[in-house]
Amino acid sequence: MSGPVPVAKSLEDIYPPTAIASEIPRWNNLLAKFEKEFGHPAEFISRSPGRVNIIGEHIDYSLYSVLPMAITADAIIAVSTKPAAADATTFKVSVRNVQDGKFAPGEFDVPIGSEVEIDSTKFEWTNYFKSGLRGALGLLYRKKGADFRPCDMEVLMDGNVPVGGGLSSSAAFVTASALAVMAANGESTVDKKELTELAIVSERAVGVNSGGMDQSASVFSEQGSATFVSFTPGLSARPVKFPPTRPELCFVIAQSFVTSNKHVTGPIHYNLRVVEVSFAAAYLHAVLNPPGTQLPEDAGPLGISLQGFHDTFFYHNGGSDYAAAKSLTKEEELRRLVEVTKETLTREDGYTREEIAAVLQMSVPELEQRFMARFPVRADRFKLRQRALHVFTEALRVLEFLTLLERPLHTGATDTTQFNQELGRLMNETQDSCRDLYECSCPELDDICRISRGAGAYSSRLTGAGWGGCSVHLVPADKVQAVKEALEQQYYAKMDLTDEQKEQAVVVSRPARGSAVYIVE
Ligand code: NG1
Ligand code: MG
Repeated sequence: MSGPVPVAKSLEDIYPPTAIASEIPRWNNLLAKFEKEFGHPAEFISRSPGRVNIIGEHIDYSLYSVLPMAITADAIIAVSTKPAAADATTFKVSVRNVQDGKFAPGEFDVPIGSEVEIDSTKFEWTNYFKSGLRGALGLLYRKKGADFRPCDMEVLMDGNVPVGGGLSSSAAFVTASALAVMAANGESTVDKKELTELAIVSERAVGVNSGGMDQSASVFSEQGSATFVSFTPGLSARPVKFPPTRPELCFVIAQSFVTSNKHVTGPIHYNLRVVEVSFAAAYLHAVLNPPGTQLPEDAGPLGISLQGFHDTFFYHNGGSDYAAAKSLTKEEELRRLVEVTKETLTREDGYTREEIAAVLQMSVPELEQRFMARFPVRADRFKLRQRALHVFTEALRVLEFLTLLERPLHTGATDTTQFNQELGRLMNETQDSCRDLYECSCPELDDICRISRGAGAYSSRLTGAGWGGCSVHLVPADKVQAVKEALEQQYYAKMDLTDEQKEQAVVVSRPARGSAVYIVE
């Protein structure tokens, strides 16, 4: 899956055949509107999709592997460029949105040679473009040297991933923006890994300490396959196919229409969880690893991770028997870590700052400076036990899920219901763990899961960050209609939805392609 982001020659290189008819007018509209707005045609379009996560929730920022897939909905960005004037000290970017009633235009002058500033306290849609711009410029300056002069850009964007809906409209927009900036500045071939890495880091500038799952799914994905993403050692992604089963499996995506805005709730939800798992890593390390050893710095948002603790633990003592521990499989290691967490982090009611600081041998202000200064969080007690248990059990479920998918299946005339049910069981356990241990579900998502399972889904769970947003369901093809109707009658009927929302509420989704650049002829 590595290599350059593909340059598409036609929409057939980007979308599945079933989507082409509706994408042609959308792309034509983008190009026509660009010409109308800026008075000349666009030179190219960059494109990056949203994603749905199949399994591996809230473990990417602990650097455990995850299994998302890209969806067809995406961000498309039309671009024209102009070289920076010889004596200019700044370059200009003009960003507009096809839905100009909803998203006001932005113009900014960026000083050449310096970092793009983003005010993460303001929730502006153009921040996502700026974040892609900031990451791409960083890479361009590193590659081309300090004399590099970025070009002026005119940009028109159209996104159809629902915003705040858990399908990662943000990562689609950030990666498409970063790709647009690279292509605008003469990098016609952009390495997928480089693009993803810069998008992961730069999206954090918008105010959320996120992991790297969404950007990876958005950039690397291939049509027809889910994407297995690993973060250590280094970022990598590979396609994973679902074997053909009878009955056929469908991925159904259902919106809760509960909007979760991470920029508002970050201090008590997402960013707080990142702090809690980082605390858990530091705490387990301090108690269980030899005194004087250091947790290695890694790509976790706060510089350490539960995966880092995991590796150090088995390297140093493997639970007091290194020789035996060395031959453990990854699954066995994770099971051992579940035991060790239960023995070590015994407090169900959480830990105070004072308690954590004492174990880490630092003062409370030092603790706050180290873990809570970048993004504020609000909590008196930190539930290290529950959060670590979620992460280790979820990391284990991802490996078990992958093993199931890659085990040879005797299909043909065979009924593979049992296989489908096993996949479903793991995803349902994810939902239970998200609800009970990670506390990132909400009553509406719990309702949706109950209704859908009752109507014949093998599994139903929240997908993405949770606290609202979207859910994903594994449904046998012959039950899709029943699931849809049950959700309509028992969930959506109680809500006041527009016709457009009703239409988008439940959709069947297939694994779609990742990022691409399309040159306008
Ligand atoms: P959403 O909020 O669904 O885009 C977030 C994070 C992911 C991952 C999931 C939970 C961002 C950009 N993405 O996804 O990295 O941690 O939650 O598994 O914040
Ligand atoms: Mg997002």
